[in-house]
Amino acid sequence: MLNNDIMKVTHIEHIGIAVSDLKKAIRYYEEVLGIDCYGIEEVEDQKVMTAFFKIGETKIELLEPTDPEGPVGKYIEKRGEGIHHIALATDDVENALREAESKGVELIDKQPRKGAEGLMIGFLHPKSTFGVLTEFCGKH
Ligand code: CMX
Repeated sequence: MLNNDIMKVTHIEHIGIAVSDLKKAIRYYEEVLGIDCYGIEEVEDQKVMTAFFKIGETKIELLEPTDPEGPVGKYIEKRGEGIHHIALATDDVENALREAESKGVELIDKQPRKGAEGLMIGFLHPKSTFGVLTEFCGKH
């Protein structure tokens, strides 16, 4: 049941998709779906090269591993390409992490860290979230 004290998740900020070949995947989004890639950025900390597309309020974030031992490299090795995570927009990532933890959710990130596009991010473990790697994402 919902109550008014819980964090505000405003929308799906992005859907992260693991791909082996960023260039080929970008071509599909642009030439088949007609959605322009508006930014390409390496996130060294996460060992990925990212490409962003906007659809309404939600983005698609393509993730190509830059290191096979990074989270996305390991994911593709084990499970193949596909939806890797869902990012939920929240005003305050740190508060959202604290609140999830207080309600028994296992955190991957104890503290927010810097992700792509200058946003703060923090991940919840898929074992605690019904198999969906979940990210909080926001300005703070
Ligand atoms: N979605 C759902 N389940 C996943 C998953 C994913 N993306 N990645 C791994 N899992 C599952 C595995 O299948 C495995 O389950 P089983 O034990 O049943 O086999 C379990 O989680 C443990 O996985 P693992 O392969 O042993 O991998 P690790 O424990 O080394 O890492 C995870 C898993 C989620 C903790 C790690 O990938 C992580 O810390 N992710 C957060 C950071 C991240 O994903 N960064 C990339 C995106 C960055 C960005 O958006 O900028």
